[in-house]
Amino acid sequence: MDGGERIPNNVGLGQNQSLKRALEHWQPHFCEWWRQLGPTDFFAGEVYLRTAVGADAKSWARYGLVRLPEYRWGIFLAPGEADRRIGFGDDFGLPVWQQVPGEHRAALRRLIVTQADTEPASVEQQRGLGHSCPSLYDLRNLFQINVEEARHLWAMVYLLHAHFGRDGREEAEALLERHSGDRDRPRILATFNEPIEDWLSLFMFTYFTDRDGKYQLKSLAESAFDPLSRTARFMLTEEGHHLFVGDSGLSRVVRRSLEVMRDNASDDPQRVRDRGAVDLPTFQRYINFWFSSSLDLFGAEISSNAASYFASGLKGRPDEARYQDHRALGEALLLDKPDGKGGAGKEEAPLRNAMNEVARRAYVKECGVGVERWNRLIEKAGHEFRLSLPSPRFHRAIGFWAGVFADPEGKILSAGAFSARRAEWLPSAEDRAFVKSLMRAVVEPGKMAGWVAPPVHGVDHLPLDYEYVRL
Ligand code: BYC
Ligand code: FE
Ligand code: FE
Repeated sequence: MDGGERIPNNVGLGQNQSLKRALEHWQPHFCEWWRQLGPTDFFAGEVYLRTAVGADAKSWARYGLVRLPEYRWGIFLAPGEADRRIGFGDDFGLPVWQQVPGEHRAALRRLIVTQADTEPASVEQQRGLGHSCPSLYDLRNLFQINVEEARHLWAMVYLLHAHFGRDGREEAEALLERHSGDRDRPRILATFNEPIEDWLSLFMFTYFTDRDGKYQLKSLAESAFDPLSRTARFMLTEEGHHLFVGDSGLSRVVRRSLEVMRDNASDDPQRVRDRGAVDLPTFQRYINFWFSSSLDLFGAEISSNAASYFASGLKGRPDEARYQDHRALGEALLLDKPDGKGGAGKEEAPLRNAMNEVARRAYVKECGVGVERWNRLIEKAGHEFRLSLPSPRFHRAIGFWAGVFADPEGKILSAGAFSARRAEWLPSAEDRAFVKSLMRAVVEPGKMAGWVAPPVHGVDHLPLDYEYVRL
């Protein structure tokens, strides 16, 4: 580990002068981007943050007060495995690659650029939220996520610079030129162009969209291109906190709503709103929006891209080790598909072509875990209302169901019938305005906004009233 370097790393940057120069050339452009599109309005304060200074158990999470402009982003790969072998596809069992094979260069670059693009996008999406934080504890978590997503950008830019020559350097620049929601140069994947202007959306995003990140990184962690696998494995250790923010954040919103319902002796949504909490039907509409958008991030159900990524060893299934047949030949997956006559039918696809769907189904299952937990809270509080994940047919923009209108149960509707009931199922302008009206900054240590319950624990064994951000 050369920690004294301008760019902390465990990739031997000190021994590779041309790579070091290339990254040091990109660094000021990154800093410029962070100053313009990061959480700029909070640059004067100090934040209690964890920083990775190495990749081992001791040094991946060093805590301390840091100013956001002075955060030190490092390049860290998880330790290499001796004699690692390709775990799936046509080359199953052969040694993994330390360099990019020429024939896979374009495809790998595309995967890495797509992954990379989401990281700064999320920072851009979240940049205004500091002004309406529910507590200093939450504000600190937001900044922790922002610095780590920015580090994930560094992780991908390292791969581009180290392995893709001039093309890679150009892609690294372009990553700072596309921006979330930009009309002319938007981010690549649609979810990363959606505005995140309230903390309910942030918690939904970190629950549903960061979880897509987890599943995509698990697939990339299987890659035959070993540097990509190792960097994805290290990113996954950081991802745990982002998912925790989403999961615990949404649980706290539900808990607070139930408290208000109990104190009012009423589950009337309007009365919950009048008392300054999020009513459960609104919460459900936010789930519907962010879940359906995040489902699109897995790509189409049938994808020749996915088949060739799998065949050539570039991108595997999440947790590939749990399958028997790592070549995935001769198997098929039954897919749900519109029949083109206003109904639904089935199509059987060769498994390799359906790898996006394999990952999506595993993801959907995991998304359901939190929903069940929230429903147990609601049930224990004595209410009939139940939250649910909408059908994968609902509100899709990618794959078979793009352009089909279906209700959250998956019943196919006409465009007119859908739009007549849209406000029941998706956040309306009025819902968004209401949720935004709850968002007022609370910055006194230990105090919490009225729409969200306090967390169970502080950060890093510190008390809840610790001053996590010194503004
Ligand atoms: N929006 O064969 P298909 C994260 C495009 S999140 C717009 O179905 P493929 C994070 C697709 O590019 C994880 N376009 O797609 C989370 C293709 O375009 P072209 C990010 C979309 O290639 C929170 C066409 O539609 N990582 O880390 O099988 C905070 C249809 O092609 C979308 C990755 O995504 C969409 N939603 O699969 C911070 C991993 N979906 O070629 C960070 C790398 C698809 O026709 N990427 N398209 O122009 C991939 O593995 C694949 O690119 C995808 C798509 C899974 C995304
Ligand atoms: Fe990330
Ligand atoms: Fe993340």
